[in-house]
Amino acid sequence: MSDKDKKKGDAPEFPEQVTGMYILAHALKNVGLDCMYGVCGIPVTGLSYLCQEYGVRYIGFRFEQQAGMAAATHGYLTKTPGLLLTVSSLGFMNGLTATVNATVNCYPMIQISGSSAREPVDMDQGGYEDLDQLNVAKPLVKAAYRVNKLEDLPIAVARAYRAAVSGRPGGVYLDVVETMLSETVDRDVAEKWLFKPVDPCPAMIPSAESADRAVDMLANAKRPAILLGKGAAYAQVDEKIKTLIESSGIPFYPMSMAKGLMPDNHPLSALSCRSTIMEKADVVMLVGARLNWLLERGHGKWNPEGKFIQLDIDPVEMDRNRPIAAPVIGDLDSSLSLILEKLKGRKLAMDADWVPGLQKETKEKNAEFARRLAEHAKDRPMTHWTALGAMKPILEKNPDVIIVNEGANTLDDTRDTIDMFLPRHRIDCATWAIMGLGMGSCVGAAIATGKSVVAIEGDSAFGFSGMDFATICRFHLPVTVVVFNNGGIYNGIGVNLSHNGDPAPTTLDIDAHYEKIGEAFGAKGYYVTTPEELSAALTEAIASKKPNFIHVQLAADSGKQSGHIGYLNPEPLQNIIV
Ligand code: ADP
Ligand code: TPW
Ligand code: MG
Repeated sequence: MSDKDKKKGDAPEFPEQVTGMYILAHALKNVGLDCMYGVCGIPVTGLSYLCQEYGVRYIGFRFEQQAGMAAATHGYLTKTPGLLLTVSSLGFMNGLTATVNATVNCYPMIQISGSSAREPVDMDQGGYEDLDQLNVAKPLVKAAYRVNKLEDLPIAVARAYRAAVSGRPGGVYLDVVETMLSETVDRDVAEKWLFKPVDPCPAMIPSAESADRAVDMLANAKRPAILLGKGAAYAQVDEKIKTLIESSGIPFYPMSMAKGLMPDNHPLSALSCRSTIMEKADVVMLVGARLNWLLERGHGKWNPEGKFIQLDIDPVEMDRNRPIAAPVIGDLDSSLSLILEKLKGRKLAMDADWVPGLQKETKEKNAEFARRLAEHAKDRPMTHWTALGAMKPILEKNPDVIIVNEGANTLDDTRDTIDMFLPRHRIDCATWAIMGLGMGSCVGAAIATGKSVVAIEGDSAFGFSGMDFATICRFHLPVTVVVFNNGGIYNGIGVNLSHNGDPAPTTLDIDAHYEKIGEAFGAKGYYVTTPEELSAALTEAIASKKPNFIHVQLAADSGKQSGHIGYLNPEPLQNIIV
């Protein structure tokens, strides 16, 4: 049938003889992996076409790293591995950045990369785009496999799927050798190879003893707190978390991407009392959160007498930085079920004034924050706070909009200003604090959920992924990108120490018009300089359900070095940046 005769909904025709590409496309579809992000070229162009033809949606990007960020976000939001397709050599390497970042963040994804014929690679004979990709990927990702034989393709897909989602989720690399992709076999033979893996993400049941130990500690605590991490958001156990918190009355603190798992303004939210929780809590229950740099060193001044309960799927996570008095190893669904059951009817020893004290502090801190926002409403040119003050009521009126957020001040100030009310609605720089997730995450979030997305991007952060705004437009996604332009990394007033007039290292482009990037690809562009203009633009943009681009002009001196984590900077000999 020619393309012209083909009608929508016609079943694709199956050839008598099929190639490796065909088998791979079918194996993916067969296990329910029906969306792929990537950049095609030799040797995977045919695969991308076959995927489209046989019902695996293909989202073509400008840059593999961004396609990978989309796949990772897709995995995080759906608990199903996102797929990334890359070409050999540099395409593979560009995508690997995202696969490694997904592994660090415990997001499930599978990078499928075409690789060059083995012999010239193994003999170092200078083949086309030759690189020993499997061995490059192996130390950096959760699992890596190379598939060389047609009949192994369905097995390889099943293994990659299992490795990505089971236990602690992560990034998996699947190396598909170019020569195999074009080998052929009878269709009947190939179809018999296809199978569905049984229970690819099995429950991991914690021991009853571990749950008893945790429940005893929690029940006997005077000042307990529950610390929610993005693992808790990922696990999609929203109701159980709500029940645990509300039935026990224990206050909770959400890490950045766990904001919204419980509403930020919930009476038991201790979001504004981070230091008090750290310094005063005697038992902290970590739920899908790691005691890594975000809760340790300068960020963590824990009560020296305090004890930890940790609910996590990965046993190796325990005692990583501090002794864990009550480890509960299991998937959160199983662990929370068991803990809820054992908590029923238990009397808690919590001090009567613990929660009221936190509530009082919350009220005071929030009033102070509101006062500061109101004060900054008058800043001209606008500062981060002026812009966020204008955006806050609009975003909070649209709680089902997913927020993607990166930058330094832009990240920290947005997280502090915008309250979240629904689970898995905040995607940010996460564990590695990386820049360059923006446009990819917008695409992944919009495709995976069908929801509207607003990205709040520092001007530097946006630059890492900006070209893939084109992908947002090509797929007509309901995404609004908001760039906070303060003219640089942290701000636009880095002191110029060069001897030749070169710009300072942190200085970027204060006079740029980023909205024109949006217009170049057909989106509506807005250039705003006042909170009133910003409110009007954002309201219209969200309502349009189309791609939009808002350039927010800030003062060049808005923002400080490294945002809220300036203390991590090695001290230079002189204090260079204001
Ligand atoms: P945050 O940065 O929000 O503190 P982290 O990414 O550091 O969160 O921690 C997430 C943790 O959640 C990881 O240790 C991971 O093993 C764990 N995790 C992920 N999925 C599950 C699950 N289904 N059940 C239990 N633990 C999980
Ligand atoms: C992959 C280092 C941390 S924050 C940042 C950079 C470059 C940009 C901050 O400026 P921005 O926000 O986005 O304009 P604002 O509001 O503070 O002005 N490369 C990578 N990751 C990181 N984290 C960096 C560099 C960095
Ligand atoms: Mg900036």
